[in-house]
Amino acid sequence: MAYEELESKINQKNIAIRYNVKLEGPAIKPEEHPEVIEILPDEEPFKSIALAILYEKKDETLDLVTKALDDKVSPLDIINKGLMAGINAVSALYTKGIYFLPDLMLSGDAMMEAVKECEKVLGHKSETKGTVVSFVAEGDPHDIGKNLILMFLRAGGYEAIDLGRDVPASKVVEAVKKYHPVFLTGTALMTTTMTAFPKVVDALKAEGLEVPAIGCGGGAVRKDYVESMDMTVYGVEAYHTPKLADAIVKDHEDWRDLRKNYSDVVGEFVPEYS
Ligand code: B12
Repeated sequence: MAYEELESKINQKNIAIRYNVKLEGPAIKPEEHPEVIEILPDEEPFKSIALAILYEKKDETLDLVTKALDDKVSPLDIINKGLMAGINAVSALYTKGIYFLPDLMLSGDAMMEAVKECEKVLGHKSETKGTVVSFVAEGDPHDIGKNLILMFLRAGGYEAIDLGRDVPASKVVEAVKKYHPVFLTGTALMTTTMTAFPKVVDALKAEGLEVPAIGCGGGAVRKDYVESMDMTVYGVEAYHTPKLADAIVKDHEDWRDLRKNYSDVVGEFVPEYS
């Protein structure tokens, strides 16, 4: 009997039970996963942009983002509603063991390239309101959030010094001595690297240095953890950064004020601060 003929007579379920194989149901597309459905936007062009990130297609992401920018869609919306939704969907599938590290790398790379296109439109303001220093915690390679922060700061009229990723506390101290920043931002995405924040605070104190505030954020970080130290304020969205810096420069607010006034300063309801 030909295999095709035999296959149609086989009850797959019985074979699976015989070999103790768990039946998982039919294969579904990434965008059909219940958690991804919750994350993906319905509105275009954000939906297509998020899907291009989910499918790790750099060229398609770039084409869609360039077209959206040509159509005068706000770069902020492209980042927050499209690119971020895509990377959050990738993250959901990675957490479930459906996507793997190479998927994170490809989607992360597509997102970074697309952010560069948005940066071209947001541009750099010529006047400088002050200097801000940004770093990614020691041991942490995740720099997409930090790069967004740099972009928003430069577009908002700040000189933004990029210390890069995997930055030891000693380098942050050196930069504070050299640049006297009005604001310092730190990003950590791993539970193992967020402990860099208290190290930075202690290293600054040990040298008798102070900054008006250290904005600490990143996927792994929670507000109560950040508020367990001095000098820090929990940062929620990268685009909040220039508004926090403005409050420091214009209204002379410091970390204590920012913790109290965060929602007012960024001009929107922020659930973490309600
Ligand atoms: C892309 C990605 C990668 C890419 C990073 C590429 C790059 N250049 O950054 C690559 C492939 C390199 C990578 C590697 C790894 N990753 Co990874 N990665 C991710 C992923 C999917 C997205 C991260 C991201 O860019 N998010 C988007 C950016 C914009 O978010 P963000 O930085 O948090 O910033 C936002 C806010 O936090 C805020 N913000 C941040 N800082 C600040 C500061 C201020 C002042 C303000 C106002 C706001 C603010 O602004 C942004 C929003 O607007 C996350 C999943 C997740 N849920 O985060 C996992 C994730 C972070 N990775 C994880 C892991 C485990 C790893 C690896 C260790 C995997 C491995 N087994 O090897 C390696 C690291 C290896 C190493 N060298 O140590 C885990 C961390 C788990 C944990 N809790 O510790 C996560 C959470 C995935 C998971 N669910 O398990 N990863």
